[in-house]
Amino acid sequence: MAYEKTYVMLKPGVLQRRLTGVILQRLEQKGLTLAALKTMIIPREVAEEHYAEHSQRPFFQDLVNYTISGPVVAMVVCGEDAIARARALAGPTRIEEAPPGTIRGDFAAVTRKNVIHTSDCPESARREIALFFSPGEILEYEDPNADWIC
Ligand code: FUP
Repeated sequence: MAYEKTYVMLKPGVLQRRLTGVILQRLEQKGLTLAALKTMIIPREVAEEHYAEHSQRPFFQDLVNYTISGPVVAMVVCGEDAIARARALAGPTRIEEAPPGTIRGDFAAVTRKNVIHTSDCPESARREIALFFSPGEILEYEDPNADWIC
């Protein structure tokens, strides 16, 4: 296992549906730690950069329009295997494959609005964290309860 930081984003609609708390609770209950958290409305050019790998896909403009359509909850989450753990909690990208018990399986009805983003590898995590947070916004602290989790 490796100690990792990952970028997690609750997409537009989550705040409005009052789902922020229950989704954060799932991340915390699995032992992940919040190192940074903020609400923001993402500028179009930042959303385009975030999803640049999809720029040639037919759904790109719809994806960007959805991403900037309302406030998101952006966060840096850390812990042992944080990248894989956060993705397991989120569930598969395609909503028809997302089983109940995953965040997407429980709270999303269509792939385009699949409620949560989590980085897919260490390189993406570094890139995405740097895109949304300055180093001074990311807290490093000792967790005296860590032995109860890891
Ligand atoms: P993920 O890493 O699970 O967020 O998935 P991707 O990076 O492959 O996709 C990013 C976003 O593009 C998804 F969250 C939803 C959107 N998408 C579609 O709208 N249609 C698709 O066929 C695939 C992805």
